[in-house]
Amino acid sequence: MTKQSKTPDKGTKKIEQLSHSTKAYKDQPLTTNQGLKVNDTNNSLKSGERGSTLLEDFLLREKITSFDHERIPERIVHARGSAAHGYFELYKSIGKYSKAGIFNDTARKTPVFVRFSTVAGSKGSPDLARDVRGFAVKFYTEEGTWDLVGNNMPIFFIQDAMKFPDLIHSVKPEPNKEIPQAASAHDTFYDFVSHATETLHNHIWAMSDRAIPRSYRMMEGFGIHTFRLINKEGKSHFVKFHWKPMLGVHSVTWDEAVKINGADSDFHRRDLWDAIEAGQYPEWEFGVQVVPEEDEHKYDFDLLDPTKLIPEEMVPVEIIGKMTLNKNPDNFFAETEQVAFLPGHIVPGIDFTNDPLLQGRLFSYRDTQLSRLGSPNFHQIPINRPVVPSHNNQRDGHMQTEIPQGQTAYFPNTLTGGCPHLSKMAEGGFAHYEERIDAKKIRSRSESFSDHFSQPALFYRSLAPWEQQHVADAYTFELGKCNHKHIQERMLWLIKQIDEDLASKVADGLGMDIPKNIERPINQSIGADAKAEKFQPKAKKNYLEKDKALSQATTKFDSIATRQIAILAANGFSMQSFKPFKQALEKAGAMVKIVAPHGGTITCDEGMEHTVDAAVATTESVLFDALFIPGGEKSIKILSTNGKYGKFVNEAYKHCKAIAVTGAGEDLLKNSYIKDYEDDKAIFINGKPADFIQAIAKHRNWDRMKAVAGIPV
Ligand code: HDE
Repeated sequence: MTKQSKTPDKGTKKIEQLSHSTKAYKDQPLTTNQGLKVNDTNNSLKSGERGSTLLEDFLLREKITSFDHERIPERIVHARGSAAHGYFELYKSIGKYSKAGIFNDTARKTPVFVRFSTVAGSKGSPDLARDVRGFAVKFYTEEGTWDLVGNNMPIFFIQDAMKFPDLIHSVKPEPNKEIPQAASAHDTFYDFVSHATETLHNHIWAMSDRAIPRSYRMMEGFGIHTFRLINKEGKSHFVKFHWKPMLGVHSVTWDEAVKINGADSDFHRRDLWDAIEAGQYPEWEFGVQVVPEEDEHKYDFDLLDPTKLIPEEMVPVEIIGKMTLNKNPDNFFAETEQVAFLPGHIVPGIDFTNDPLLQGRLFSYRDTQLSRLGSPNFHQIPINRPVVPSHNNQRDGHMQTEIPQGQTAYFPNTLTGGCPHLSKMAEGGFAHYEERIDAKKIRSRSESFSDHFSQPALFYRSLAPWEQQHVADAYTFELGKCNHKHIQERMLWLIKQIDEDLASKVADGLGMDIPKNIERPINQSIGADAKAEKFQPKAKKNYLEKDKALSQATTKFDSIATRQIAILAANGFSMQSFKPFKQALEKAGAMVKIVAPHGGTITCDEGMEHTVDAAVATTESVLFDALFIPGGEKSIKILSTNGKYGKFVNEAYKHCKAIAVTGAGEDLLKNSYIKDYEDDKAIFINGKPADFIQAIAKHRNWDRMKAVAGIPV
């Protein structure tokens, strides 16, 4: 983790540049929008102290009108989000692939603004919904703004933009009753998924732990589509973009997710904000998977199909840079809400492919900003402004905030010397990659997109046993929430095509049999006149046994930085056992919080007062990564009388977290559901802080999963 440097860099320059339009209120009088100083903003103008309000009250009207229009339409998808400022640095040039300045100049610090989001829920929905996460990055580059608008999963649900409204309508609350909020576990979603089988790959990712991240800071990011990199000679390479979090990829369990949503529905938003405020800046490495044009047809899947990933075993990710987020927004609405990402924002050296999903997105995002932000001038909003000047002949429109100079607003012209003028490619002018096209106009899908089972199967095979169990549990939960048997049966049949063992686990959970066959054609994503057989997914291919990058079990486990550790203590806790643990944990970068029976302070057995971080009534075990209970007879006696502490311990155990106790602290374990803890690798009785820290870095002790299955919390 890097601490904020004192010297202003280009990253902070962008933020300073934004600040010319930000408002600082310190020492300023309250005024109307016209600058008139106000002397009462608490009472409306009335005909007498108890009389009616007068129409004349322009102060009331201005204040209320502004309030009445405070809301803009929330994003159709990705409405719930959180964002931060930062910068991108290039480790090494990839000029042989791309002429983009951001991929060549290692001396640059390119400012970025990054917004993370959930997809299905409304703006106020809880953070821990089972869902895909958006991972949208705006690079303010010296050649213009580049937006990489990706997700935390490397593939998407559908292959053609035409199906996006169907996908989203199926997962959103059902239109008759507007239920359920931010949840895919309902009939309409599975009705759709079970007939549009191209969804099965992204869907199995959504059933995995990836859909319930521990933190935005612990998620991967993916550009998903295959893009092009174009070098100075005009040569094109295919590319997939990757973000790899320095803290590793980690998730919570479903039981925790459900409880976190109640205990702190802003869990991810708060986590991102707090880490940045504490100077523990989230970081991701940036990588590329590059495929030469000649290899376009080398693989058993189509590079243009966004439901397929390129396994890292086949094409390794080359790490070329790093992104650091080092500043929270000043204002949520002005920045996080008004930021407008467009996949069409690219710079010379990067170009599109014919991925039919990407092609549709190139239309959709500009269109949606028009209704969300209300004007084609949305690029003038400070957060959307490029760091380089923009000049063109586009004019007027709602909320034009600039005052264009001169007589001409057309091109070509002589009256303003032919300006703004065109730029040659050698001067940085953008020109599209000249792709050869020789085809008939057709509304159809390529047959090369018809493999819907191989990659979901590869994903499932690549998971560790505990991850596979979570997937089976998730399918069982989701399908168990469906009311229509034919939808459940169809899903069971499809899951069987991915993995028989997985299907039988889910069938057991549902108390159903897997049907021998299904009635309607498997894939319904075809036209009315299309030959159905042509587009039906074939049996899965095992072109790779496993791709280890797909499993979270192969991620980084080397740091406890920013992990939240609860110390359960009351008056009389042992200072001797508390101090070495607290010091070691903090030295390793963890956030240590004392959870006491009440707020204020508690006194240790050496008579010193310690500030309480949270009264036990105001917090929950699920909000922490690990638990430490220092000894002290008196303290443990007090804790034992409060059932909430028992719940704390039992839940931490159930969720496979590291627990350390010293001295009398063991009594709390004895009174809990924890059994046979002597053999547990992540429970420490009078152990060393270093061993406890190592266990926390491992994130969870999944070996415990079987032992805790029967625990009723
Ligand atoms: Fe989006 N998507 N999307 N999407 N998407 C939007 O644009 C859309 C897709 C993604 O933090 C909307 O500004 C279509 C893939 C993110 O502001 C909208 C299709 C991927 C965000 C839209 C897709 C994404 C959005 C809603 C299929 C991953 C949030 C508000 C052709 C590569 C960005 C807005 C932010 C937002 C349309 C598919 C990611 C409606 C039509 C694939 C991260 O324009």
